[in-house]
Amino acid sequence: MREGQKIARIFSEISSYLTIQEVPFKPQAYQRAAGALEVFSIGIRKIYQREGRRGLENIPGVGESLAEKIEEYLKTGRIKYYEELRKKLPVDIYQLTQIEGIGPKTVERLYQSLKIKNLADLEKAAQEKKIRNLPGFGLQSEENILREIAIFRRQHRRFLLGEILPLADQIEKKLKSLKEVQKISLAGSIRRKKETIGDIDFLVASRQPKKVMKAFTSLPSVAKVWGEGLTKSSIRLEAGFDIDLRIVKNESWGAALQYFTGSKQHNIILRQLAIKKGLKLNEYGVFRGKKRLAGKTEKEFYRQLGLDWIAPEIRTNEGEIEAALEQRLPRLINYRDLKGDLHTASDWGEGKAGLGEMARTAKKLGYRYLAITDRLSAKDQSSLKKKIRRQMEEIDRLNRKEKEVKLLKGIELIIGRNGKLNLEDEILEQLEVVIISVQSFFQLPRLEMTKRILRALHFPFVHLLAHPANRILQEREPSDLDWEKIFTAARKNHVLLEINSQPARLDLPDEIIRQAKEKGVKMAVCSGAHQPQDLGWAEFGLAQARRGWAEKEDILNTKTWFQISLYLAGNEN
Ligand code: DGT
Ligand code: CA
Ligand code: CA
Repeated sequence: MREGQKIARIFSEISSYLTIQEVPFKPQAYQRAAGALEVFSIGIRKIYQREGRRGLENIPGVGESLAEKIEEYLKTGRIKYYEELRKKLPVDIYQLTQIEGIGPKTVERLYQSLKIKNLADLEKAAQEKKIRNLPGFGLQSEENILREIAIFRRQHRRFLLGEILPLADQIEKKLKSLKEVQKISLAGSIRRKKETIGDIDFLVASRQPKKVMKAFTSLPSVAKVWGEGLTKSSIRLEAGFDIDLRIVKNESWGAALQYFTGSKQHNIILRQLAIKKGLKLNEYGVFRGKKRLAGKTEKEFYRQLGLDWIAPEIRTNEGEIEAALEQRLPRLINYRDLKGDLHTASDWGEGKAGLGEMARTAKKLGYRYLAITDRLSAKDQSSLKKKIRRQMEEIDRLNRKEKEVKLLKGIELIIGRNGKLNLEDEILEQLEVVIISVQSFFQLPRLEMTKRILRALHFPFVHLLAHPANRILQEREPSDLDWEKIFTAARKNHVLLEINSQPARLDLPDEIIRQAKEKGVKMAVCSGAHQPQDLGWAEFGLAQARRGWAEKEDILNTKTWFQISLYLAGNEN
């Protein structure tokens, strides 16, 4: 979440707390400011750095006292006033009030009577039939609560991009083969390649929508049809996720694609921009009065607003619109730019396939090099060294046979709790790609965690820090790190930061990629594959890199191994 959004959420919670206390006017004021911060495009911190408190006060709905709170957050990472309110009623008020029919006052009553703090508590209490006996509630409200929780869950269930994109591609192929389909594209978050996806959106251009809709709702894997019409239909697949299909005429293809790709925040700002220019925007085109100025392609749609075309991955309202206005959009790394992979495992370690098989698949992907970085284990240091030597010999043997893909000798070392690495320099200096990663104690306090990583980064012969934030999507929060310090150390020691492509990792997070790039830190997009078919995960890592505004120069495995090795050895290139 962006800082602006984080503050927006806190303000919205404060508004709920003040509603409970029946304070007049203030709840609305906080809510209004939250709404403005939610769609605020330029980083809130940037505004503050540039214009100070005055800049904050210029945000719609933000007066003196709220600006003060934003300032406090930017300086200290917290808002004391909010923490005081929360101490009195320590519940996830934001989540609970998202349930239809549950307002701030109900939240308070549920906490006072049943100690309900979050959605899970609420669901449990309703299932255990505890709600119906509360004064002011009844059997009906208990049933409503369960139903609304189910609806909320269905609407908020999210899937990993990596698990959903291959299926979406298959369905796209099927629909594309219909002769009535003139054009088809993914839209929504899956076109923007977000890390997690709520539902799949497709857009089709066709003159015979009826036939296309019929084919869509009778796909073999359909479990349920939520609705079928001539412009929009929605289905649930047996695999558990939903697909929306919208059909438009060819002449408004570009406008519709733009509209249904979102993000919502991006579209809101575009509409404001259009209004300033006396134009009107909708899914049919860009209009001046009744005259359509653009609609057929996205490019001309953006052009009419005075903007360069913006890649879907960065349509997030985080500065891309300003950049497009000033013709300084990044030249994002391309999906075909990688020359090799620097992080993979074989059956020497925890992988499932032999070295030869991994190399063959790498060759099919057009790679020129592939680092094998097993986490090797052995009963003692001397047998470990022997094993490493044997693997190096095997790699030499394979490299003599296969000239197009070079296997690189690597290893993955675990960073100890204190930042130590456990292998002697004498063997490390013979390895070409030494990866380090955290595998335990992910949530140490910021200071300790940062010190630990810094210590590991300073060891000689270290080349790449794998999945630096240690997060697992929907499961584990990123480690708390002082990224500025990590960036400095990575640059100084010529260590690459990995963008790990594993669908549940996508680590570095996008906002960290963007900061790293600004600091001149070099990164590498790697699969972390444990079997040949997972080398293709790199596509998701590339999407992640693009969402972090990374360009080709920022990602070192777009270069030859010779160029990379120069950098790792301490030469700038
Ligand atoms: P998701 O499905 O939760 O991962 O996220 P999206 O972005 O795919 O959201 P979705 O499927 O509800 O809608 C697809 C796109 O359609 C969305 O990115 C922008 C556009 N859109 C849908 N409804 C609205 C709306 O009410 N206002 C605006 N401005 N755009 C909308
Ligand atoms: Ca969607
Ligand atoms: Ca949708």
